[in-house]
Amino acid sequence: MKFNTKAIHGGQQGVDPAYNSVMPPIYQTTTYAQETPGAHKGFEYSRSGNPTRAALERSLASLENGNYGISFSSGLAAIDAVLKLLKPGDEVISTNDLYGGSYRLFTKIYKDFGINFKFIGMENTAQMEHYISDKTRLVWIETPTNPMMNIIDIKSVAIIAHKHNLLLAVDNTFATPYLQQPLELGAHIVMHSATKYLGGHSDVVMGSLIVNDKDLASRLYFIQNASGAVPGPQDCFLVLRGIKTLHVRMQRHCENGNAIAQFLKSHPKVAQVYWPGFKDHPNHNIATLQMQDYGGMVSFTTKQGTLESAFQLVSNLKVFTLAESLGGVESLAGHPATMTHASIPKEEREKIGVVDSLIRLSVGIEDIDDLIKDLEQAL
Ligand code: P1T
Repeated sequence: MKFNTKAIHGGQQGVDPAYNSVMPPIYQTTTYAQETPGAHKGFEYSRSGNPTRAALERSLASLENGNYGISFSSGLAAIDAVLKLLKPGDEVISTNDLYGGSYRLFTKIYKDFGINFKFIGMENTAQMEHYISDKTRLVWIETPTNPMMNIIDIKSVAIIAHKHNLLLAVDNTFATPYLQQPLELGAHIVMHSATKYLGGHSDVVMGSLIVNDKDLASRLYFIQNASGAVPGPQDCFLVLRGIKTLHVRMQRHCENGNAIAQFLKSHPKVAQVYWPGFKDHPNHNIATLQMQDYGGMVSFTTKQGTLESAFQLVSNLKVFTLAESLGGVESLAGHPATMTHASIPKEEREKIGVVDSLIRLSVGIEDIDDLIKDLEQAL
């Protein structure tokens, strides 16, 4: 089955047997009757399993070409489950440019449990090996990164991870499986904030993990059930519904993202535009190899270069909404330094380019003329 068909049918088991409903019902139930103890139809209690969640998890596995999907109540809960695979003393190598909430979870929660993190630039994969020690267990990457749109070569990181027997987890939130499938490139775990493009309509918060290995899946299922950060059935239904149009939405996000990136690059008041589709993006060739297209996320700085100029610009926008999050049908603008990445110390974030004048756009699927006009008037 090809991707566009999988988005609609992947992992689904035909119509629901009860009344032939085409969509799986929202099984809004806590528990399931048992004939005698242990005699049931595969579900006992909705933290451990729920048919609507199972339908979503099969769909996610199918889209990522994985064997198992495991869903959580948020993207951060999914990341949290991966970290629970570790023990005190273990080390994690992570990209230095990543979602501020992931950085906060690593440094403000797991560091206190004795897990150590090394945040490094991974655009040049070769240097990663210098940071591996006999305590390293996990490599955590985002690509494209949030918010600097750096591209990391998943295949070459995977080669290094396999050589040193390390788990490689890829946060695929920005790319989605429509653009990039990390398991195919050698990753062990794919993570999504399903809140974003998978849900696609800014109406749900959820996270997911997709893996191939049976033992890894059962350890993660154990954590999902034992820790209990599971999504509700209605939210699972919403993400499953969102996924059915993922391919169509992503196509338009990419077209509009491209047009906005080109517009900003030629604007006299814009200093720098970060988008992997530019030929002069440092890892443009890798983006072209590992992604189908370049996505709908674009970051940029203004020539004025001040916090005030960035605040003024985002406040002047009328079609773009100033808000946290990304990946919905509507265009959003964000100010990473004070919003999504405020938990990263100023010196740390400025080293990787998250300066006070940086603005991040999640380009939606509105008419491109209206989006460009809106940016033009705001600039
Ligand atoms: O918000 P939540 O569903 O818990 O997902 C966290 C998360 C994980 N990974 C990436 C790459 C993310 O972008 C996010 C959430 N990001 C935002 C809310 C944002 O505006 O960047």
